[in-house]
Formats: sequence, structure tokens, C-alpha cells
Amino acid sequence: MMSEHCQKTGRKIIHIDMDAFFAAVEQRDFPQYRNKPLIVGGSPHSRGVVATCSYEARQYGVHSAMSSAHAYRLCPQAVFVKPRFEAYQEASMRIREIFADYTELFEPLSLDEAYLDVSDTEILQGSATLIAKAIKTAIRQKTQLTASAGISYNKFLAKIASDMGKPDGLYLITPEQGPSFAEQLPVGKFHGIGKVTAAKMQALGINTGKDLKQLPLAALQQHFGKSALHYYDIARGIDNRPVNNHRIRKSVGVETTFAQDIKARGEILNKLQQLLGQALQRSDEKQLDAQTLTIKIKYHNFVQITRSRTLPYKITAASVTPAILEDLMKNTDIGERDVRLLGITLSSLDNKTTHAHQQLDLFNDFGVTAQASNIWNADEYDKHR
Ligand code: TTP
Ligand code: MG
Repeated sequence: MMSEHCQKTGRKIIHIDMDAFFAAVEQRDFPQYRNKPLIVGGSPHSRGVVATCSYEARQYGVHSAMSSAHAYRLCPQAVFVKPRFEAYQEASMRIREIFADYTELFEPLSLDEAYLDVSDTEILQGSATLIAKAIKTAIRQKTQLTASAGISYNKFLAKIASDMGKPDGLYLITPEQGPSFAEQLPVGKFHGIGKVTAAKMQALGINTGKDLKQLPLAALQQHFGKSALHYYDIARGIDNRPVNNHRIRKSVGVETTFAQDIKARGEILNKLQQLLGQALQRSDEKQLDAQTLTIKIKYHNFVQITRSRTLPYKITAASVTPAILEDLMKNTDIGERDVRLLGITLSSLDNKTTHAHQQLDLFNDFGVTAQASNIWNADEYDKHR
């Protein structure tokens, strides 16, 4: 008992997150984009969205998941480029090789971030801070990119910490600081509390970790069901989730059978959006970071089809644009045949998929074609330059 307790409280967890990842790779590979507002994503004259942007562009209020058209209004002088996923995957492979030099126990969350458990690492006197520094240096040397590191005794605080010093940051939250750190944190920043749950908490007058801490477990259970214990713990800076290098695929699904078959495309799109909202709420409760979206359609004659798409980042209400749903509805009989059931499933990536090749279906969204330059060309958007 004793040793298990010590092991849990005495862990050393590092969270590494690359800075402005896609944009930093573009600025590395194309020196002409350096020190400039650079936006990676869809064309500003399409319905596309911003994947990410350089820190120079962030000063204008541009951020991930905003429409490219909006970004263009905020910062018309920015350079807009299409994503080059192969380059990002290549960099991602390099950083994972570096992680493996320090510990076997690392868990990639996406191309640009991972948790590392260095509790049993003996190099550098087993100092998590020195290890994090060494990893940052190795990343810079091997990829010419910068990363931010967060160090703490659990995953949730390590992740919060990596955000604190960005860019090129190194931030430590000690076991002594953890509980008070959690107290002052807005609930929306907690792991596993998404927008929907945060709004529900705010409606109950719970805005920070401190507010959350006031509620007894029973009250939390009444409002939040199975997630209550997790919320109870994180409000106290406690998170015993292990760093998992064999992540299993998890999923949540919702579906609905209509009292009467439906057919109109617009109505079906609306229903899918409603189902997506419900699925996101459930994945939020289960703390599932989903990257794959699947729609299920059962026609009036019980013939059933599914269509899937994997995004290179976490699925949220903002990241699933109507364009993505419409794209999933392509090559189906939606609009032509009566539909009796619709369903949405969100699933996580297992590490095998994360490690090897994510399906980079987003190529379609961004209209990426195989060409030497990835800048959106003049007739695509930029008639002013
Ligand atoms: P993030 O780590 O969230 O962002 P970032 O690395 O660009 O910037 P930061 O310095 O704040 O960490 O996401 C990593 C990459 O994932 C990002 O470079 C592009 C991609 N991405 C999207 O394509 N769409 C999104 O909505 C988000 C959030 C990220
Ligand atoms: Mg990042």
C-alpha cells in the first residue's frame, strides 16, 4: 500500500508541446516566412479554417479553428499557406525518437505533443527538469524547432505547465504548488472539462478549482455522474492517470431512429449536427480526445453505410466545420433516399495509428495539391500583393 501511494504521488511527468507547430515547420523550411505573420490552413477566400499561425500572426488575434476569412480581415498582410502534412509527420517522428532516448513510457497525444513518465529514468540524476531541458535542446538541434515543456507530478498539471512558458518555455509545478495551482485555475482549463461541462459548472457558480473544491463528492455526483470523482480529484491537484504507451481505442456513439423517415439534405445535416453535439458532450464526460468522426446512415430499406474521417487534431465543436460533415455526406444517397436512422461515433486514435500514418484526410479541406510551393496563389486569394 505504502509503496503504491509513494509511486503515485512521487511521479515525474513531462508534457512536451511544440510551439506553433505547423507554422514553425513552414518558417523553418521557407526562410522568407520567418518573422512574419504566417497562417497555415485554408485559403482566406474559401470556407476553410486556420490550422495554426505563427506567433507574429497571433498578435493580431488570429488563432486555430478561426475561419480563414476572419483571419484575413484581422491580418490582411499575413502570408497564407496550405498545410504540408508530410513535413509535420516527419518532424513528429523525429521528436518521438528523442523521447524514446529518455523513456520508454511516452504517450503521444497528437503530432506535436506527448506525455513522458520519467519517474524511473536515471540519466541526469533523474532530474525531470534537466531531462526536459535536454529534450528541448535535442529537439532544437535535430529539428530546428522549439518546444515547450511542462513538468509536474501528474499529467493534468504537466499539461497546464507546458502552456505557461510558451513559446520555448520550461515550467515546473511542484507537489507543494499543485493544489494551490489547481485552486486558481478556471474550470475550463481542467483536463476533461470541455466547453459544455464548463458552462454547466459556471451556471452552478463554479468558476475556479477553488469553487469546485467546495462541493462534496456527493453533490458532484448528483450533477456530473461518473465524472464526479475525476473532478473532485483534479480540483485538489490529483490525477492518477498513468502515462500510457499502449493507448487503446475508445469511442462514444449516439444514434437516433426517426419516427418518420427523413430525406431533405438540410434536415439531415441539422440532425447530424445535433448528434455531434450530443456525442461531443459524452466524449467530454469520458475525457476522450477523439480524432476520428464516423457517420452512420441507415436507409429506409435497412441498408446501412458508414463514412469516417480522421482529423490531425482533437475533434471539438469548432473543429468540425459544416464543410467536413458535408464532405462525409458525399457519395451517399443522402437527399435522394429516405433515411430511417442517423448516428455519429467519435473515436480516439490508438498509438499505433498515431505513430504510423494518420489518415490525413484534411488535404481535401485545405485543397492541398502536390506542388512545389504551398503558398495560396494569387488567383486563389491574393489579388492585392
Ligand atoms: P497546438 O499545439 O494546439 O498549437 P500550435 O502548436 O500551433 O501552437 P502552440 O505554440 O500554442 O502549441 O496544435 C498543434 C498543431 O495541430 C497545430 O500547429 C496545427 C494543428 N491544429 C489544427 O490543425 N487545428 C486546430 O484547431 C488546432 C488546435 C491545431
Ligand atoms: Mg503546440
